[in-house]
Amino acid sequence: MTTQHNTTNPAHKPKILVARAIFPEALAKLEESFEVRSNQSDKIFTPEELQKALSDVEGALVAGSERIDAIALSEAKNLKIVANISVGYNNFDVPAITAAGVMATNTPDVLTDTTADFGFALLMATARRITESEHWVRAGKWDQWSIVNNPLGMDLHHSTVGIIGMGRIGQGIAKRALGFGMKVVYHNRSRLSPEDEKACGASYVSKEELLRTADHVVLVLPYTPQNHHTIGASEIALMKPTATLINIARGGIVDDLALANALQGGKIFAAGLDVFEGEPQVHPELLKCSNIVLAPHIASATEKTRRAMVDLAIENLQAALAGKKPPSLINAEVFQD
Ligand code: 8YV
Repeated sequence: MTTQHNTTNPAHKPKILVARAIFPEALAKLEESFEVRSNQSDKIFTPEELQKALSDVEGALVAGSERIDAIALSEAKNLKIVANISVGYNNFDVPAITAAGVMATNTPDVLTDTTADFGFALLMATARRITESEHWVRAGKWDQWSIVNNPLGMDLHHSTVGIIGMGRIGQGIAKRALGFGMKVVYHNRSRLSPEDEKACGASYVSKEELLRTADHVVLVLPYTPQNHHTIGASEIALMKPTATLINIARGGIVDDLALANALQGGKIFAAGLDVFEGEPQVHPELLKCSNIVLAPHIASATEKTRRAMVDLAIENLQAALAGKKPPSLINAEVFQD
C-alpha cells in the first residue's frame, strides 16, 4: 500500500511518513528535504500498518483517520513529531504522545472561515430543505407544486441560532448569523470576554436554555470523552419541534440513533450532519430519514483551505525536525530548545 520515494542521498535526509494522499506539489516539496514514505493510494492504514509505518520515521503527517496512541507509537523509536492535517485532534492520545516524547501539532486558524461558511451553508440547506427539494425535482414531482405542497422550510432571518462551542469557528458562525438579522445565543465551557461577545452579538446561556429557545442549534465543540453525546434523546426532547440541529463538530457529540429516532418521530424539524459516529459509516436509521442533509466531513474542503492545512502541517513538521518550535504545537512540554 505504501510507496517508497527514494532520493539521491537518503543518508542526509530524515525519514518521514505521509499517511494520507496530499497535493503532488506538497509531496514534491517534502521530497526535497526528506526521505518520504507516502500512502498516496489513500487507503486508510489498519492499526498494525500504522504501527509499522511509524516504526522507523522521524516525522509523520497524519489526518483524523489515523489514531495516534500508545499502541501506534510502541515501535516508533525515532519519532519526533506527529503533524495532524486537521484542527481537531481527538485522533491523538495526547498524554500517550507526550509520554513518548513526541511533539503533536494541528492546523488551527487556516480553516476557520471556510468551516464557518460551510456550517452556515449546511444550516441554510437544512432549514430550507434544499436536498429534499432536489430529490423532489429529480423524482419528477415538480408538477405537484402548490402553495402548500412544496417542501416548506423554516426561516433563518430573524430566528434564534444557538451555538454550542464558541471557539474560533463558532464565533465565525455567529458573525455570519448577524448578517441574517438572527439572534445569537451560545453555550461554551468558558464565557467569552465582553468584547468578543459584543463582536459576535452573542449572549451566553445555559445549555438547557439554548436547547429550549433556539430555532437552530449548531454544534461546533471539540470531541472529548466529557463531550460524548452532548446531544442525546433527553437534550433533543428540550428542543422545539420546529428546530434544526447542525453538527459540524465531531461524530460522537450527537447520539446518532437518538437523533434518527427524533427525526423519524417528528420531535425536531430537520438535521444537517457533516460528521458521524463511526464515520465513514453512517447509521442506517439516519439514512432512512428524509428531513436530513448529509455531507461526508467536508466543512474545511475548499482547495485553498486544504492546501493551507497541508502547508501548515508541513511547516510544523519541518520546524520540529530542524529542532525549532512548531507554530501550532499542542504539547509544548515536549519541546526542548
Ligand atoms: C479535516 C476537521 O478535514 O480540521 C478538522 O478538525 O475536521 C477537518 O478539517 C479532517 O479532520 C481530516 O483530517
